Amino acid sequence: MPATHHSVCPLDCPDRCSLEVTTENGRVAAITGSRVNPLTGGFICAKVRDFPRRVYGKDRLLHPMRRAGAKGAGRFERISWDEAAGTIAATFRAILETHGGEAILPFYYGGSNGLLTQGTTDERLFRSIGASRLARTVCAAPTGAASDALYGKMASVDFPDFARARFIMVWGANPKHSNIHLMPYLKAAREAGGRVALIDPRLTMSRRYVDLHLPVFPGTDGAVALAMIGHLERIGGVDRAFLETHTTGWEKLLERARAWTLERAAAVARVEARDIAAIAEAYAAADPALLRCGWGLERNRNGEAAVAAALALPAIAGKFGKPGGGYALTSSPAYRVDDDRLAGVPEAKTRVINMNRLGRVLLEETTPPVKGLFVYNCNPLVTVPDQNRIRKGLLRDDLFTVVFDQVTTDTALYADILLPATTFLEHTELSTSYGTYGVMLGEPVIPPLGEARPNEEVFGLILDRMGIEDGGARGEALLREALAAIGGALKGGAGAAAATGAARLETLRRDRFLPFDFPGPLPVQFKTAFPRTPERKADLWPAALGEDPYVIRDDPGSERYPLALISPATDRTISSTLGEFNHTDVRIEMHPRDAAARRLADGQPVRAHNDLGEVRVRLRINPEVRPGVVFLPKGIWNRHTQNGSVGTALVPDDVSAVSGGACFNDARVEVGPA
Ligand SMILES: Nc1nc2c(c(=O)[nH]1)N[C@H]1C(S)=C(S)[C@@H](COP(=O)(O)OP(=O)(O)OC[C@H]3O[C@@H](n4cnc5c(=O)[nH]c(N)nc54)[C@H](O)[C@@H]3O)O[C@H]1N2
Ligand SMILES: Nc1nc2c(c(=O)[nH]1)N[C@H]1C(S)=C(S)[C@@H](COP(=O)(O)OP(=O)(O)OC[C@H]3O[C@@H](n4cnc5c(=O)[nH]c(N)nc54)[C@H](O)[C@@H]3O)O[C@H]1N2
Ligand code: SF4
Ligand SMILES: [Mo]
Repeated sequence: MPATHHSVCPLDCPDRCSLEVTTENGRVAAITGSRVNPLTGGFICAKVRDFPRRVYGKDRLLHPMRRAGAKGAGRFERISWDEAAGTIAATFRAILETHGGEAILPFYYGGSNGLLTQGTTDERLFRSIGASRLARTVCAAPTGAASDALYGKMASVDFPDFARARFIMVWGANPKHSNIHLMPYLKAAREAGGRVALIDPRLTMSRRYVDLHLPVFPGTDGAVALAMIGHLERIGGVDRAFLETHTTGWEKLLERARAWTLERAAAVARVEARDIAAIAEAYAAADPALLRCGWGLERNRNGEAAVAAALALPAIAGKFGKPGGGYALTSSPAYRVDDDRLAGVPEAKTRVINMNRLGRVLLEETTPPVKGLFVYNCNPLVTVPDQNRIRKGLLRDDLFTVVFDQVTTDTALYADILLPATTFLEHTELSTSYGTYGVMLGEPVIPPLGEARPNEEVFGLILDRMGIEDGGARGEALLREALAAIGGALKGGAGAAAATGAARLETLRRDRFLPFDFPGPLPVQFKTAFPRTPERKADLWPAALGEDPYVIRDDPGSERYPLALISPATDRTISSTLGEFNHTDVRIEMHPRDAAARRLADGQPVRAHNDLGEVRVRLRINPEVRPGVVFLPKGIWNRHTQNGSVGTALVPDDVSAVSGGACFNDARVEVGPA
């Protein structure tokens, strides 16, 4: 008999869909969208409809295993959980004795994880042994640094309010692929007469959605935004009353922006000055006007400056204070999760390692050296910059590597011990969101496959085997603790009731969705949602971004490597997740003019290369990628290219100035026939 169950998509996607899962004879038969999260509206992406292909696929990890061949060869033999945990505990103990805790590096990002599968027993283990700490910088670090510095963790405009905007700037975001539940509201805005500008090196949406397209060269957004601010001042589009009441540092920003004439910014961004002016003018004239800031503009050397300058626009132009005005970036500030409470033990002040420099950290001398690497909730061999350096590091004979995943990822092939994880259909997960507002709970709908186990249990097992008495909550008690660690004003359980999480859990089990209690139905910036700073003011010249927050560094291209390789999200994967089954024909995309200059034909096998590596795939000629830019999908697996290398093989491990963010789109390459 088929049965239906409520669930939640945990993947690293702002939409955080509520799901309806149909099971039959203990197997998942179908996954669709429900309406528990009102923004899901009963539909989901094709990727997650196909999620059973991950659960039951040939790449699924079903048992703990031990390496049985050379590193990276992917030959493993089955062992028991007891043996796996025993080996990890014994090896960690030996490393601790010889080199100290910092010789162990936990490696995770956890974008596709909620409050239970990251930051609980795992964090307790690594804090307890004094392991190196990881700076989680592969994504959102520059955006977070810039938005916190300007607006102090202010909540974002929610999707439905997009429908009210008369003008929307979609800046470095690709909602058609990475935020599909925003699309209906963009469409509604257009149908109500609103206009949309897209600022992106690619034309990612059809002309049905886009009125103005500014195909900026990657890494130049800061210059463009500053030029817009300068132009706003010249055309009388600066809201001085707002600036004086609600901001500081605005005079210095205006002064800086004056130096960025339209012509100067146009030359840097390789666009037309009049097109920058047109967008600024349309923005100034529209009421309400909205900025959708994505993550595409942060992934370069100028990440913080670009995001800061773009986010300053609504303050300069006075676009806050009404529904449909302001900016949308992330909803996460609203949740205010107390990470320390969730971890259960205080953070140890051990050394911090920037995850974007994994290859270097493994290969270069550090004190102490990294001897034990524990990878979970992450697939660094394909998602972290400088693939070849990481590969070389993972091949080190004296490195003990544990990989804990649901499937045999490219990173997993380099493990000494391989551990099988459950998926969200097999374990309990508590999800907040970075796009929508509300907490949801997913509980198992099928038993774990094979011997797969949830993270919380596995790190608990290792804690026990190492004899660490952490005294922290586990199981149902941990779930209550996680709910209590959420600080936002959730309906059905604030104040004393929230303190234990029990009341929230009861409400959540009944209603499946804990919405927020804003002073209105949706947050309105500078009306019901404010910067969490002492005076509730925005700081447009924040010291946290350095002495000069708006420095724009030159393009890293050279005569040998003039093309900018970008590798943003696609509709096939979430980062590299689901890549095991969801890619068939991976191509590198190039503008017809660049292809003609190189005498390359559509479909031809080509080689993209620079001093760091090469990627061999076939070419797709696409006029929607701007000249001078080439595109490879983010999150492809080594098997998808002819030489077993992905886009990150061409990405330098340079990091952004303030937050150490990844510079994926600073890869500069040449492309020629293979
Ligand atoms: N289907 C799907 N959805 C996803 C993901 C996925 O992999 N697949 N990933 C999730 C994750 S982890 C994240 S962080 C978000 C990211 O979601 P987005 O905010 O959409 O970020 P990106 O996909 O990196 O890039 C967005 C756009 O920026 C453009 N771009 C690249 N460089 C620049 C630049 O320098 N300036 C400007 N203006 N534009 C630039 C790219 O062409 C791309 O169209 O999406 C999430 N949603
Ligand atoms: N070329 C290029 N690369 C990029 C980017 C880019 O723009 N260009 N952008 C980057 C971005 S935005 C991001 S966020 C990063 C993300 O990079 P990663 O953090 O590596 O994300 P994924 O590739 O999704 O890998 C997550 C892994 O965790 C596993 N996993 C999921 N849930 C669990 C669980 O409960 N337990 C365990 N043990 N494992 C689990 C999944 O199976 C998957 O293999 O990638 C970055 N990589
Ligand atoms: S990946 Fe995004 S769009 Fe797809 S089901 Fe999950 S939350 Fe929804
Ligand atoms: Mo991300």
